[in-house]
Formats: sequence, structure tokens, C-alpha cells
Amino acid sequence: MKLYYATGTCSLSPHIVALEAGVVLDLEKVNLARTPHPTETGADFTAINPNGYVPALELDDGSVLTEGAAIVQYLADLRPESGLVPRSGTTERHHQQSWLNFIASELHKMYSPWLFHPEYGSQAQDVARNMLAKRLAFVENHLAKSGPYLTGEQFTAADAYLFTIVGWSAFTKVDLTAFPQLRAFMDRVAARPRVREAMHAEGMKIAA
Ligand SMILES: N[C@@H](CCC(=O)N[C@@H](CS)C(=O)NCC(=O)O)C(=O)O
Repeated sequence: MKLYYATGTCSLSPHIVALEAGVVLDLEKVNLARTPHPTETGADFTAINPNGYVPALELDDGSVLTEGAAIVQYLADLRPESGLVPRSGTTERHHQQSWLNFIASELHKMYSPWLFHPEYGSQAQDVARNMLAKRLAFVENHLAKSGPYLTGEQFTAADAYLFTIVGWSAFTKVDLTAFPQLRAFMDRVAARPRVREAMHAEGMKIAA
């Protein structure tokens, strides 16, 4: 299996989940700075994912699975004993999917593309930051009541995704000062050995 990734982007989430699950992946880096995006072996990434975005997971049967929320569930389901996602068909699994969808649609797609492209203008970026402040306050309250992780005591795929996306806050000037539970969550996840390993493998800066 091969994960197509770009350093520090949303593909960090499946990278973390694979390491936490003990699933061995080949990695192929995609250069998002060039269009169309080439991979590090010189392949045209749009031939792998026509939408041109990471993450994409090439399965052993040669098919390609896209969309981060689906990829993390696929990887975690390969190792059910890891507890990274609850068993399929359970209410707990539906809560996990609810979080993954919330992170994808309410957080991920609010940070990106809006806050990564100054050409959208400060008005659009202010709207995105205001909306994120509301959504992050919701996460803050939830962690205060039901933490330390999103679904309680167990670290899951949703936590890997939340960590990855909220990790963009400093770069995108999203202020986390009002969210102490969320900041503690970020420190907690950042301290996990497999999370550090994934970040190191991607060449990201790791807090001491
Ligand atoms: N809907 C996709 C979005 C993935 C996405 O936004 N990927 C970004 C990096 S975080 C990307 O590759 N952007 C480059 C591009 O769209 O050309 C998912 O949830 O996996």
C-alpha cells in the first residue's frame, strides 16, 4: 500500500493513523507547489487522483482510495484491535464518522483553501476565522466535558485528523488563546511517539 502525501498537509492524518495502527505503508511525496502536481518519482499525480489532492492511498489491488476521512477508516479497520475506530455498525462508529465529517467539512475546508491564499482577500479570511472560532469553541466545550480525546479516553482516527488540521492555526493566524482544552489536546497528541514519528518522517518541525 502506498500513501501519496505532502508534508504537513491533511495527509499527515492517515500517516499518523497508519503508524498508530502498525500498518506499514510506502510513502510517495507529491509536489503541490507545481501544477500539475508531480510526485517525487516523476509521475503525474492527477493520473492517480484526478482531483489532484492528497491524501490518496493506493491499495494492494491497485485501486486508489481518496478522501482523508475514508482513508483513515480503511487503515484503522485493518487493525481493529488498535481501537483507532470503533467496530463498524456500532453507534460508537457513527459518532466517529460524525467527528470525521465535522472535521472535514467544518474545519478542514474552512482553514483550506481560505486561509492559505491571501489573494482571497482579508474580508473572506475574516469570515473564515470567525466561523472557525465558533466551531473551535464547540470542540473546546466538548473536550472539557468528554475529553481527553474526542470520543473519551481512547485516541482515535478523528483525533489524528483534528490534530492535523488545528496544527495549521499558527501559520493561518487562527488564535487558540481562548481554547485551553484544545491547546492541551494538541500538546497531548504531539507527545505521542507515533505522531512524532510521522512528523519526523515528513520533515516537520517537532516541539522538544
Ligand atoms: N476532500 C479532500 C481534500 C484534500 C485536500 O484539501 N488536500 C489538500 C492538502 S490539505 C491538497 O492536496 N491541495 C492541493 C490541490 O488541491 O491541488 C479530503 O478530505 O481528503
